[in-house]
Amino acid sequence: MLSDIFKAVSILWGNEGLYESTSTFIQEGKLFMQDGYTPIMEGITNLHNDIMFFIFVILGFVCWMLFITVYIFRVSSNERPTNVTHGTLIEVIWTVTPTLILLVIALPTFALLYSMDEGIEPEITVKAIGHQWYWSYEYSDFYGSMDANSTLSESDGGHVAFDSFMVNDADFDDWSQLRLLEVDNPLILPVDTHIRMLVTSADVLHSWAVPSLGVKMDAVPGRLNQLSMFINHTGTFYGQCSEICGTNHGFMPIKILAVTRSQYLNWWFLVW
Ligand SMILES: [Cu+2]
Repeated sequence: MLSDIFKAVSILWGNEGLYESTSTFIQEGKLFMQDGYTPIMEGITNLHNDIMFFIFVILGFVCWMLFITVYIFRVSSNERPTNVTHGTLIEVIWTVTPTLILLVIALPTFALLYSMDEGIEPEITVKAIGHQWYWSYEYSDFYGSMDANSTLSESDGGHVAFDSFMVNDADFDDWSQLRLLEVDNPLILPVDTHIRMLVTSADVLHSWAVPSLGVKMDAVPGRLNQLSMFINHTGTFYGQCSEICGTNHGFMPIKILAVTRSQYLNWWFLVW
């Protein structure tokens, strides 16, 4: 029912791209990581590529050393083994060089780690609560209108909150919907906004993860974990629970509609 409202709103406001552009962000047959749509995910991808450079250089060097050593010191050309046991210069070189390489890797890693943890004055706060086996979301900043048509539950004190269940493929309306990723009520978030997500659980361990936004946070009962997002592109983004949480662990997807700020406010005032 809620999803019908979302759909009606998106059609009403001419937000083609809200529902139609789904396939744009699903890159079938794509290798490696999904494209990033937050600065953090772009940073993760870049760091991954940078470190892969060092990995391949080291791999090549070690393989070459092994081959050369085995070849030069083979028995047929070295009947009497050498009695050299150590050399100060080479030992300094093979200690200092890896240290420098590690430093070159560590500096950008720390920069990225600390920026992932940075909240940067969030403008909106959304709470994601894991359940066996669905997610529910709560917009803790706002109170809804609580009128006759309101879907707000009384238990959350008028905070806008809703459940997000997976839609079975037997119930799909059209071919753009994705098996095991479609939900009845997607999470709607504005782009170009500092968003704080609070992640927790109502029963067992879950994990709220959306790869193309570069976020993954454990949902722990009795604990409020925090992560921040700055989505820089409108579109539909998908994620899945990433902590084995029971029988239907694979059937509690996350779907995010990232919309412009004005679309977000329109949705907000129209629906709630
Ligand atoms: Cu789960």
